[in-house]
Amino acid sequence: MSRTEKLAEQVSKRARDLLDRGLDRHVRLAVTGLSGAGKTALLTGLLEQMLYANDSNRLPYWAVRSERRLQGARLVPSSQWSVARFDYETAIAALTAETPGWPQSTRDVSEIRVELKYKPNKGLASKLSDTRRLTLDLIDYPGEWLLDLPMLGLTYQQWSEQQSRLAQQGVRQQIFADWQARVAASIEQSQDTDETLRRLARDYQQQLQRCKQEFGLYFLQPGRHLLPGELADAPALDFFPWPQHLSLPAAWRDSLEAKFSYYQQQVIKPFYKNYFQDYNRQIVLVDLLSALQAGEDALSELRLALGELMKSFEYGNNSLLKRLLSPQIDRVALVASKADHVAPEQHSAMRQLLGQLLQQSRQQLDFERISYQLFAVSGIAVAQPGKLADGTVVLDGCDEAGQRVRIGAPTVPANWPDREAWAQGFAYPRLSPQFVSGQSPLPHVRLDQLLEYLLGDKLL
Ligand SMILES: Nc1nc2c(ncn2[C@@H]2O[C@H](COP(=O)(O)OP(=O)(O)OP(=O)(O)O)[C@@H](O)[C@H]2O)c(=O)[nH]1
Ligand SMILES: [Mg+2]
Repeated sequence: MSRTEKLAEQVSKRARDLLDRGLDRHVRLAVTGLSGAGKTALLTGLLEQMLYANDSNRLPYWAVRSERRLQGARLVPSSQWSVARFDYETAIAALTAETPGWPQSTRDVSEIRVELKYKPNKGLASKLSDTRRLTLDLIDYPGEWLLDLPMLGLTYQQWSEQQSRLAQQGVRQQIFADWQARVAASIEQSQDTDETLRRLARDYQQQLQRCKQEFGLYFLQPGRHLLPGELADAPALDFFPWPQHLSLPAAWRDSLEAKFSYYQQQVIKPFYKNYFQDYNRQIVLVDLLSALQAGEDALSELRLALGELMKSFEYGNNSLLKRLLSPQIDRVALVASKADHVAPEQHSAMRQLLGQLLQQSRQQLDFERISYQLFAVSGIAVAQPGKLADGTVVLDGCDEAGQRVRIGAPTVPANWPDREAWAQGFAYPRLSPQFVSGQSPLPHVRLDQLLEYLLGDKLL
């Protein structure tokens, strides 16, 4: 096939996608979640449940399955030829290996397409046609890059002000004080602007990595400082937010502003344009448990980060991203992940706390009349809840060494914890997968309800 023919074929495939969307036969599902939220595990779990739906008796709330109308699901090639396919098989291989483990943290963007074949249940369609198809696109990407999104709406000066304010709060103060002192000293001693800014940017990058690794903080920008991808060592990353108590030398300003603007135009915009376009359904995935365990600073930052992020997704007019992407998202699932790490009785508390954390975003969704629902799910459930004779609720699972363990099931606060609760702290288990090859579908928590909410109306 010639290049032109290939191009024509791809264009016609894209056109068919759009037509299918119009006919309600195509869903592009965005999973919005920060690094470690559980996106890859959730996508793997969703694929597992769809592909093996008819071998499973654990999907009672997915109507198309429970009404026995699902004829099958299969993976098909995506129409986005420039994007790697999501490596579902490797994720499953990792989970079911002889020494099982979680899939690796994601390093790049990938996409996968599933086709569901089902029998319509009502109207003329059920009489006229035997089967219908629904195409579902799922995208995976490194969570670090998502948080660049709010930077698109700011100038370098505004971004610097915001980050400087943040650097004075809580644990950040101690992390960034020394770095700021080094910036101040460099102004005095600076010889070569490019070289100095490069050194200070690398230094800033290390402080951001400490924020993540040592303190579990979330609002970390720019994302490529944490995971550079193809930009490792590129001059595009030689910038950082200017500390507002220091005066900025004119020559430095030009360079920092130019790099910031380059980053916005050449890194953030294409990333979102290429991979975050045309969604019609969204999951906002949040790992509440890790944030609770990391402490109040972490949970506050998670709230701030998600609030800023969702603002960029504004569903109404005037939003920058609306203009950039024109999203048509009409249904949003707000999801607390890793729900298998607590007992089922705690799931309503998880949902309530998630609702509080996302209050600002919920108001925004209400305002735009976008339908949303709160969930507590587990993409891949590795802990099984149980009750002892004395009523104690326990979790059974495997520790990181692969040893079977039984632990008391921890609780989740339904509201923002008070000072006393923070002083006591929260601790959640970190159990590991222990599955055998061929065990599909792997266990989950409430993915059937999530599938029903996100796809149910398209499978009637
Ligand atoms: N118990 C339990 N742990 C989970 C679940 N999902 C994810 N985890 C844990 O959370 C870690 C991160 O999950 P990922 O799916 O890699 O998170 P991600 O959002 O893809 O993260 P990035 O790729 O870094 O953006 C995993 O390695 C597991 O330790 C779940 O359903 N149950
Ligand atoms: Mg991932």
